[in-house]
Amino acid sequence: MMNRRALVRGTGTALMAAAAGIPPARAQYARATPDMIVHRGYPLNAEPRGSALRAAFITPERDFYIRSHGTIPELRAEDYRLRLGGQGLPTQELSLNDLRSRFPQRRVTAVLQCAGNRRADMGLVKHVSGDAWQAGAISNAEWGGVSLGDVLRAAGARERADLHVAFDSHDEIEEEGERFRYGASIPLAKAMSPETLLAFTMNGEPLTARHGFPLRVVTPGYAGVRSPKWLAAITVQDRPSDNHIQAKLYMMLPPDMTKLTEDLSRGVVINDMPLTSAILEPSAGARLPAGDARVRGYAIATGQPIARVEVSADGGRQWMQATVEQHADAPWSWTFWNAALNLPRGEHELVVRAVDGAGRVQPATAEEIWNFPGYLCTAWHRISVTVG
Ligand SMILES: Nc1nc2c(c(=O)[nH]1)N[C@H]1C(S)=C(S)[C@@H](COP(=O)(O)O)O[C@H]1N2
Ligand SMILES: [Mo]
Repeated sequence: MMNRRALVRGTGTALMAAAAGIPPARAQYARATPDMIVHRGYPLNAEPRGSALRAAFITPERDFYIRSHGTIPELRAEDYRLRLGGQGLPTQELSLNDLRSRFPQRRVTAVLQCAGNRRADMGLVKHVSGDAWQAGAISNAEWGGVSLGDVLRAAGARERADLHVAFDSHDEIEEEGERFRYGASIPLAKAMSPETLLAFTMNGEPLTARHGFPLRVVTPGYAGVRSPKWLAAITVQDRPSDNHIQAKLYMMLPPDMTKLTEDLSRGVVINDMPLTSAILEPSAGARLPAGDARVRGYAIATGQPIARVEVSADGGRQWMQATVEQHADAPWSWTFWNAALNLPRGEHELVVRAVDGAGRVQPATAEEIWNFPGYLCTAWHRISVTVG
């Protein structure tokens, strides 16, 4: 476990909360996220509304979804030290200044997406466990920092297919009766890949507390869980992290399994995120005037361009091609698309699906990909609207 005595300081909010008898660590979660859909106040889990998310290709911090499993540590940049070691590497501690001064600056525009994005749709098939995220557990930012591979290579790490890079974080989590600090891991090859960052900035500003200040990992293309915030330590090792988060959660489980029959040995660790898309505007249940309706959303295929986005106004019987706003210079980013649909009076089911460069398409229904933790809901996204 990390020693973080020197790192944690009371904030104004925390002191006020202490006076009111609220445990200080939790007080800050009451802080307003007024425009977001808050699934839980503690741990803080919130997503932006669709129209806010679709308003900008690079998501501003105030609209960026927040997925936390425990506390939001208040760390101080001055005292911060990153511990690095493991398999054949001498243990060392790096300050933020060490990282900034010894390694080239890198910027990567990348989406973070929770494996639970759109879990709400999977829950319509059959009960799933976890927060009912709509289509907004995803956001896109320009991350700035240093390449994790540069740091590992300088420490003496060499490419080996059988190694893993484990991360330990400062936040405290209580889950299923266990108390622990967050941890996760990625294969060494992905850690060495140039897009994987140790990031200090998000959209040109220092990370905010809720997004991992002062340093987080950004693993583009992988599920958000593999991008640890409030990074404390990096360890190169011959097996994945044994942290609860890595070993017990965020695994793809077969459809016949339930919480009661859970057998993790039949699970597959979720790393690469699959092809997906969603409608962000109009919102589900919207009442629209008759005539041309502007439909807008995102699509993303891990590390490759979207070939085509198709929309339907009749539940998926007839399709038309949406206009794709390509961003080929940003392979880890999402693609925005839009379409104009002429809708007569009445109820309509609007649907979107994306196709990637290999001709892969999303599954039609959530039923065919259902799993009890509600991960990777990539089914065609359907919303109902009323016209007139
Ligand atoms: N230390 C720490 N890192 C974390 C988490 C966390 O709870 N603690 N949540 C993970 C998950 S599941 C996701 S989806 C992303 C969300 O990042 P964000 O809150 O900056 O959007 O952070 C990941 N990194
Ligand atoms: Mo997540």
